[in-house]
Amino acid sequence: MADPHKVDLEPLKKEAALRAVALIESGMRVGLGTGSTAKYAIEEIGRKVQSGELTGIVGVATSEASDTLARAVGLTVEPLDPRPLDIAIDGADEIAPNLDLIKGLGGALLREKLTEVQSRRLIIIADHSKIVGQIGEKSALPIEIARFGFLSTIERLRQIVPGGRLRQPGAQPYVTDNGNYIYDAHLPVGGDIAALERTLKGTLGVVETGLFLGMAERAFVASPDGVQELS
Ligand code: ABF
Repeated sequence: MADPHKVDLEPLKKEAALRAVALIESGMRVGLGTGSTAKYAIEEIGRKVQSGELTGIVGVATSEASDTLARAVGLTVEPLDPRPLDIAIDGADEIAPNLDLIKGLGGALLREKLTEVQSRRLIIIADHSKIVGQIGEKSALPIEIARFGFLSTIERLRQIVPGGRLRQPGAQPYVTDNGNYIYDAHLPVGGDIAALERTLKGTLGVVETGLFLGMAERAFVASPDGVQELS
């Protein structure tokens, strides 16, 4: 197998994205993910719509960035409403063997979860670097928190998951599309992740977490050896 450190991941991301987009049929309402892998999916859907290969596609975007990209490639984009989506295609930061996920390093976790929870199918696309044996192995867990009283919320979070920090790429904290902050927590590997999710969700000031448990139907994971389909 090729040295993973020398592999150009971009063609792999695109390959995974194309496999997922092949599942889209005309007339579908499609959840549009966020991030550098989901970007390839949006571009491919746009290409198929422009060529007439797909018709009647309506996209629901999981971020302002994906909304802008989708419109730029000629897609019809509508806001999320209570109708189910047929399919959603999105990237992930960690993919466990049972398809539990960490998402949200890109900062779009709240809109992603809102959109993808009401999709009949959630298809994950990634390169092989995202595969883990257990959730929390590689990635921090992004937790979206309210700005008001955020230091108090962080104190509460530190009682639950000791390691972590407020996401602050520059002088100011990172602000999500929803006007909130992100706390990147370091999870203890190997614990009861569902119980942890319930505890985090019950913590005052927490808006949403990047744990997507039991949501993904399948994942297309591309490596230099080909695209693996996990379900
Ligand atoms: C998303 O894209 C996220 O939830 C996740 O944070 C990210 C992965 O991005 P990339 O594909 O750029 O690695 O949808």
